[in-house]
This record gives sequence, structure tokens and C-alpha cells, in this order.
Amino acid sequence: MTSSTQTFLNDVLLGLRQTPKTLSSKYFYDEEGSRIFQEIMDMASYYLPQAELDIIHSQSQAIAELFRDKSVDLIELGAGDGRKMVHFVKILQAKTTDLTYLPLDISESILQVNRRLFEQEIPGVRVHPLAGDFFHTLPEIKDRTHTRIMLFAGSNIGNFRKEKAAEFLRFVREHLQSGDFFLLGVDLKKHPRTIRNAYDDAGGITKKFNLNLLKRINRELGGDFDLSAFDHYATYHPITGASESFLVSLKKQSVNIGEEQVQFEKDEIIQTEISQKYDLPMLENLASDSGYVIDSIYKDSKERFAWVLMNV
Ligand code: AVJ
Repeated sequence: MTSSTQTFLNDVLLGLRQTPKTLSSKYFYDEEGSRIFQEIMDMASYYLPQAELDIIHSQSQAIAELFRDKSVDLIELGAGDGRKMVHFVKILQAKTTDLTYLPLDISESILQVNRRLFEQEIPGVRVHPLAGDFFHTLPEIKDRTHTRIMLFAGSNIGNFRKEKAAEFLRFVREHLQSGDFFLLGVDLKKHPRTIRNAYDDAGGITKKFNLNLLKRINRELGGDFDLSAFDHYATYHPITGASESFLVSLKKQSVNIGEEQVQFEKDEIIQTEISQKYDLPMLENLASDSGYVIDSIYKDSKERFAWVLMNV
């Protein structure tokens, strides 16, 4: 067993022995999970990517203007294939004197796709991919003479509970100095039904995405989850802004994971994901709790999503 499989197994067993049972959403993205997430991003009810693209197309000029004639390192946390950022990087490159785009991601292979895409789309762009987790890759960026823009887009911060989100932002802040920026993509509170529909689609794609976590445990950890004995349940609380997803055991059952056994009562739930939504006061709190000051907030035309530009 590789050490990453061992970590996965430990996390799964630890989570399933807790009350309530929990599995981390960070394990959604194996090959199949990443493919299902692409399907989610194409759903009409999953408004997030469209809203963020709207911001990128309408606000990149204004944001880039703040960095005119500067030397800039744009560090994207969890960059993936970077497709959404091509336009922003293009505009930023035109305004700055010297731009390096540093996409950071766990996956080495997605970073190759990323680099190829940027080199194809933006002549003369300097791309410096770094594979691994942030704790290892952020310290590898040594240059302190360039202005840093730390970019964490896509509402990925939403997968952290509020306290964990602040903790993460504080950790990243250790890699920024006065004059640097953090650009954070967050999903905003809105009509509760719009949010619920984004995480509980009638076509069952999000259900398939959630259940894939059990399928992955079967595949990689020798589990025997019966997927038809679990349901997907998503809820949104309009006051806390937490959209939460669960798996529900449809019967009393026992599941094997390698050598281990886990018991489920009928209707027992597994917490799998939080997708936190923010409003302005919550963003102010998040920034001040983690040592930042909000410089400006850029929204899409329908005010569904925001890019929050923060100073250290
Ligand atoms: C990739 C974390 C932004 O929370 O909206 C989509 C993942 N989960 N549908 C989100 C997700 C269910 C997504 N993020």
C-alpha cells in the first residue's frame, strides 16, 4: 500500500468511527470524481463557474490596472487545468512589466495540461508550475522582490468551515508581505432555493458525485459499500450560509473496508461536504480573523459570486 493510500484509509476509518460519521470532501477528486465534477460544472443549476467567468471577463482590466508596471508573481492555489484563468492572466501580462504565473496543484499531470494551455494561448507567458501540497510548494517560491497575488478561486475556500478557512488564510499570509495581495473567489448568499438546486440537481449528477466517494473506498481500500443502499441528501441553511451534503444509509447494514467493519443504522448519515456561502459582514470577519484588510470586492452582474481582493 502506498503512503497516500494508507493516509486515505486512516482518514476514512477515523471519520467513520466518529459520531456523526464524516468523510472529507478532499477525497472526491479521483479520476472518476474529477470527471463527474466536470459534469457538474456543465449543469445549468450549478451557477458558480458561469458567475466567476462573468467576473473574470468584466473585471480583469480593473484588477490588472492595480498592478500596472509592476513585477508580479500570480500564485494560483489549486489551479487545476487553469482554463478559467487564461483571460485574467492575459490581461495581467499586458499591464505588468514582468509576470510569472505559478499554478500550484496536488496533481502533476493536471499541471502539465495547465502549462501547455497557457503556452498555447498566451505568447511569451512565463509559467512555473509546482506540484504537491501547499505546505511544501509555497515555501519553494523564494523571490520576495515581485509583488505577489495569491489566487484561490472557484469557491474552493467554501469546503472549509469558517474557522478552518481563517486558519488556511492565516497560513498563506505567512508567505505574503506588505504590498502583496490575496484574491479570493467566494460564492455569495442568495435565494436559498437557487443554492439548494445547485447541490441537489434533478438529474442526479451531484448524487453520483457524492456516492463516488464510497465507490472510491471500494476501489482503493477494498470496501464493499452497496451504493444502492445509500442516498444523497443536500441542505442549505440561509442564516449560516452552509450548504451541506450527506450520504444516508437506507438500511441497517454493515460494511467491510479492508480488514475493518463499520456498522450503519437505518437513516444514519455520513457528512461529506460543506460549501460555505458568504455575505459582506462574514467576509469582513473572515478577513480580519485571518490578518487581512479587504481592498475591494468584485461581483458578477447578478451578484451571485465575488472576487475579494485583500491586502496583508
Ligand atoms: C469545487 C468546492 C467549489 O463546493 O461548489 C460541487 C464542489 N460539490 N457540487 C462546491 C461541489 C458539489 C464545489 N467546489
